[in-house]
Amino acid sequence: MTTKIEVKKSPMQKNNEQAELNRQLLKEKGIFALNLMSSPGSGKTTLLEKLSEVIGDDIKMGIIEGDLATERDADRIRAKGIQCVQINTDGGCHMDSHMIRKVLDEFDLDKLDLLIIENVGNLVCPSSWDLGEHKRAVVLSVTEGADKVAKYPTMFRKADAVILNKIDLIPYIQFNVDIVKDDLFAIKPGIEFFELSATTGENMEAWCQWLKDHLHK
Ligand SMILES: Nc1nc2c(ncn2[C@@H]2O[C@H](COP(=O)(O)OP(=O)(O)OP(=O)(O)O)[C@@H](O)[C@H]2O)c(=O)[nH]1
Ligand SMILES: [Mg+2]
Repeated sequence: MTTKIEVKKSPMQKNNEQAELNRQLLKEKGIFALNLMSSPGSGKTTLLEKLSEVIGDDIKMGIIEGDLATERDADRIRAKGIQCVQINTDGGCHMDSHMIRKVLDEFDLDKLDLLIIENVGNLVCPSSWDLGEHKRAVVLSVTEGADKVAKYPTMFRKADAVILNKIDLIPYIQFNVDIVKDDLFAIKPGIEFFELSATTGENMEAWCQWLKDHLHK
C-alpha cells in the first residue's frame, strides 16, 4: 500500500512563484519594474509626481499605487498624465505578487518602458514580499531620523538603491547624513545612494539617470 503525502505550498512559496512569472512577463515586454518602499509619508508619491515632470516623454511610465484605503495617491499620479492603478489592501500591510498580476492587464504592456510600484508605507513587511520587480528602492526622509537604517536593517539590506528625501529640511532639523551612509554601507557596501528633495527637485537628475540606466531598451 502506498501512502500519498500532500505537500502544501506556503503562502510565501506561492507568492515567490507568481513573482517569478511577473518578472519574466515584464522582462519579455521590455519593462523595467521597480518596487518603491518606505515608511508612510517619506515622500514616495511626491517623488513620482516630480519624476513625471523630469523623466521625459520618450519614456513611457506606468505606476501601481498600494495603500490600505483610498485612491488618493493614484489621483495625484493621474493628475500628472501618468497611467496609474490603485490597489487597496483593506488593512494589509504590504502587497503581494498576485495583486500585481491582477492589475497588470490594465496597462498596455507592449507600450510601457518603466513600471513603478509604490508599496504600502511600511518599513518592515513589504521587504519580505517579492512582487516580481527587477530592482528595489527605499525612500528614507530626513524627518524620520538618521538611525532608521540601523534599526530597520532588513529593508535596506534587500534594496538596490536608497533615496534620502526631503534634504531641503536639513537646515531646520538635527540630521547627520554621515550616520545614514555609514550604517547603509556597513549593511550593503556599494548600494546606490541618492540625496534629493522631491519638493524642490534638487538632485533629481542622478536618480532619474539610475532609472534610465536600468531600462531594458
Ligand atoms: N519639505 C519636503 N516635503 C516633502 C518632500 N517630499 C515629500 N514631502 C511632503 O511629505 C508629505 C508626504 O508625502 P507623500 O509623497 O504623500 O508621501 P508617501 O511616502 O507617498 O506617503 P504614503 O503613500 O502615505 O506612504 C507631503 O506633505 C509632501 O508634500 C520633500 O522633498 N521636501
Ligand atoms: Mg504615497
